[in-house]
Amino acid sequence: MNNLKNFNIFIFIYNIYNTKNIYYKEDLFYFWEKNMNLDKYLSLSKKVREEILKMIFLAKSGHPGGSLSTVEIMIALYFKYLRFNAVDFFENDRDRFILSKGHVCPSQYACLALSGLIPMDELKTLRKIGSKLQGHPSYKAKLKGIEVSTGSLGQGLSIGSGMALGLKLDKKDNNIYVLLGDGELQSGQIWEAIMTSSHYKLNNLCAIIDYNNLQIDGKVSDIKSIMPIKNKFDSFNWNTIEIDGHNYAEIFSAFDRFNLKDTDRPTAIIAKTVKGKGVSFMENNPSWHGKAPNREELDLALKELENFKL
Ligand SMILES: Cc1ncc(C[n+]2csc(CCOP(=O)(O)OP(=O)(O)O)c2C)c(N)n1
Ligand SMILES: [Mg+2]
Repeated sequence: MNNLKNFNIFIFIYNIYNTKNIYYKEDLFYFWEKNMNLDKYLSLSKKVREEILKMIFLAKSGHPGGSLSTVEIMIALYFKYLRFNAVDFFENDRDRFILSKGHVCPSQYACLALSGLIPMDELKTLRKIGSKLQGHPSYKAKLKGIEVSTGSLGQGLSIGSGMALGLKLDKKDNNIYVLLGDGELQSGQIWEAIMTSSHYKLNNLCAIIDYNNLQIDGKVSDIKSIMPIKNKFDSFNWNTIEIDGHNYAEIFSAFDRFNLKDTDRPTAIIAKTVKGKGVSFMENNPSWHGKAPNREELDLALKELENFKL
């Protein structure tokens, strides 16, 4: 019994030591290995994809397609742009990230784990009864990194807009990032939030559109087109940037541009992506919107990812 207790104390201290080691302290915030090189980002791209697939396989349900299309955006946020203190997450000033398209939370959970905000082991509990890692992000679970419950599409930008306004009124310089789906943009509430955000000159708000042209059961352009999406954001007085959502250089340059705050407009990053990116039989295939791979499909996907390149 005593041995077990000593072992637990050892693990506890070891975890604290390791957590401290991977963060870089600057002012109030911690960063995960500042200035990572491109190879490191690429290996994270592969690792996050593996974790997404394993998690959904173990849960026997989930959304692989849309999760895989967000990987590079999510990594750029968690490993470069989001400012937070990993130890006292909720007690400190921090940037906020809202996953408005909550069904792709496996991508976020993998980044939370790899950036030290939750234990890696917890990923195994996706969608299990009582788990903090519900099938859609749950605020009640009090996870570091989940600012609001999402999953009911169309609400995230309104919440982000309110948070951005609140921070401005408090004279704080923290940023709000909201990740939206392109199909999600069909919701009317989004357009109210777009109008409100430019009215209040929320240049601390950045919306990222995962523009993969697929929604639950077909092409966004066939079901209800959102085009011309850049003109729409422009005409609502947003600072609009179009990028390849799998190209780190373009993602970084868009987030750098947002962080310049050289305009009083909110920023929209329209990120062209591929649903299912990285697994050939899932790419651009709507049948992988919300289904788990079986053992054979998982093995095939993981084998393919061994040679993953962007
Ligand atoms: C209000 C609401 N209606 C319907 C759904 C069911 N639903 C889940 S995902 C999805 C498609 C979303 O498409 P998109 O925003 O393009 O995200 P992607 O599938 O590309 O990840 C729908 C309709 C939902 N979650 N919320
Ligand atoms: Mg989509």
